[in-house]
Amino acid sequence: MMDKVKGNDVKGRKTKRTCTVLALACTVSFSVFSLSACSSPNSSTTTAHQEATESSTDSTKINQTYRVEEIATFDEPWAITKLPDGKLLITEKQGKLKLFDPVTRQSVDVQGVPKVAYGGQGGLGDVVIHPHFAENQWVYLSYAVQGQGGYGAEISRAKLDLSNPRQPKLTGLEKIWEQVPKMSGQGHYGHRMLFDFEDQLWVASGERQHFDPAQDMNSNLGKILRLHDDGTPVEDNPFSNQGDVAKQIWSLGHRNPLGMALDLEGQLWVVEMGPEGGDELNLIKKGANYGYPIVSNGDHYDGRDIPDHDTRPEFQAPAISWTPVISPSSMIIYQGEQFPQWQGKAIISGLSSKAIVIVDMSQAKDNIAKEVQRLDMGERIRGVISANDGSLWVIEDGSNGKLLHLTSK
Ligand SMILES: [Ca+2]
Repeated sequence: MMDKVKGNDVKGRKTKRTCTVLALACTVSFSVFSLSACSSPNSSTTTAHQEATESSTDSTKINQTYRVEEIATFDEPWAITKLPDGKLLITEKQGKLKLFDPVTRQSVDVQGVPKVAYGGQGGLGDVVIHPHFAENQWVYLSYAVQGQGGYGAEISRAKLDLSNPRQPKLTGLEKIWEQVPKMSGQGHYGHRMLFDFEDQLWVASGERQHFDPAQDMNSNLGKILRLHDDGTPVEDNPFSNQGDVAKQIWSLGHRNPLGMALDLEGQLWVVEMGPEGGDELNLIKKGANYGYPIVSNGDHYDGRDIPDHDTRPEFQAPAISWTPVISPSSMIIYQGEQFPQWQGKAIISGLSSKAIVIVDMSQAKDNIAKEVQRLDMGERIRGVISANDGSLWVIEDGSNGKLLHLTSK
C-alpha cells in the first residue's frame, strides 16, 4: 500500500485541529517569542534574555520558567549532539555536518560526510557520539541513500579527527547498518539513534510510509532495533531465531519513531508520529508489538479508519497519544539542574505543534503519561538536547532554522 498523502514529518502536516489547543496553551508566551523571532541571529539584540512562562489553571500542570536566546542559524538542521568539551555537532539535511563552538558562535564544516539522498524527508539525519568518544572518537551518522529498490536509511560510523580545529574531518568511514528492504518514496525513515549505558546502539527505524513492513519480521522497517556499537545484533534480542533481519529487532509495530530516550530507571521510551491523529509516546518492552498499522488512535489520511488501540489489547498501547497531533521530532528525558520542574520528565520537540512538550511519566507502571507543560516556540522545532550545564539546545526546522539556547530564569 502507498500512502496517498504526504507524510506528516513535512511542512503541511494537517494542523486543522491543533489551533484551539495551542491558543489556550500559548497565550502568555506568544508575545515574548514573537520578539525573539523577529531578531536576527548573532546580533546584539538577540542576547537580551527573554523570559517566558506558561500559565494554567489545571493543577496537574507545571509552570517551569525559562529564557530563550537565539544563537545561530543553520540550513535545514536535523539533529544536534554535544561533544565532551561543549561544542556541538549539527547535521544539515542536504548533507553537511557542522561543528559549532558556542563560545565563538562560529561553525566549520566537518569533511568526509557520506553522500546522502536529499529529498522529501530524507537527507543527512541523526548524529550521535559513542559513549567512549574520548577514547575512540567515533561519531555515528544516519542518512538516506538511494539504491536498488528505492530509498532507505543507512548508519555509518567514523572517527572525528579534531587535530586541526579549523578543518575537522571524518576518517575511516564504515557503513554498519541499513534499512531493508529499500522502498519507493522518501518519507518515514525515522533513523534516530541512541546509545545506552552498556554501549548498545538503539535504532528507531520508520516504516517508510508503506504501513505493512512494521509487522513484517523479514524487514527492519517500523521497528526498534538493538545493536552492538559495530552494528551487529545483540545476541539475546527477542526474535533471534526468526532470521537474520529479525535478529536486530527489539519491538515492532511502529510507524515513524523520531525520539528515543532512557529514563532514570534505564527504561527506553520512544515517541512516534501517528497518522491523522494518534501521535504516540511508548514505553518500550522487549518483544512487544505496538500495533501499527493494525491499530492506531489516529486514522489514515485518506479517511479510512484504523481501529483504536483499545479494540485490540494484544497490542501494546501508548502511555499517551495526541489528537490533535504534536508531530514529535525528537526527545530527551531531562536530568539536569537548571529546570527543577522538568527533572525526570520527557522533553519532546514538535513540528506542526511549533512547541516543546513536557511529559510526566511517573505513572509508567500503569502505562500512563501526562503532558504537563507546553512551550510555545512559534516555529517548527526539529530537535532538543541537554547541555552539560543543564540548559537546553534547541534547533528549529527548515531553511534558516535557528539554534536556540534555553536557560533558567
Ligand atoms: Ca483509529
